[in-house]
Amino acid sequence: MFRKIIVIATALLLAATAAAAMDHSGHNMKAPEGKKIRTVTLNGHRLEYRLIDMKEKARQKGLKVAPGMKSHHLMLYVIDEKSGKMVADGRAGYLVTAPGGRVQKVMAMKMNMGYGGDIDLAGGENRVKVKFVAGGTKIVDEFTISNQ
Ligand SMILES: [Cu+2]
Repeated sequence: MFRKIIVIATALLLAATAAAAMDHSGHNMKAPEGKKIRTVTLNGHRLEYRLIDMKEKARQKGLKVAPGMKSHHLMLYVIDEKSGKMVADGRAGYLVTAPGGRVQKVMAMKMNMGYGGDIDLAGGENRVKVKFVAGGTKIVDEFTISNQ
């Protein structure tokens, strides 16, 4: 009996954690939001990136900037050029290198047919390397985001 309770409690905790994780950015993912910062076609797939300034968003909504909150949220949408459909069953990861050399590794989460992850952008040119994998498709994209 006791064991069963622990199992249920663990399951509930996991569910709660998953729900919190999905809500990490606090933005409504139903409509693509943020600024479109890049579109590129690689390996038969169109990659579209959108960047959300989290602090600006918090200000607009009159919300407090939570301590430790990342400065930006980077969304990636992948469209198969042949079918014209979104590829929503892949995995995406970001490697962000700040001008000072600090490296952040972020595993993007699936959200709204795309992939999203919170990143800290330092002032200046931040290098971003994106790896995307879906089935037999592997894509590596590299670009810079300038944060003035
Ligand atoms: Cu997102």
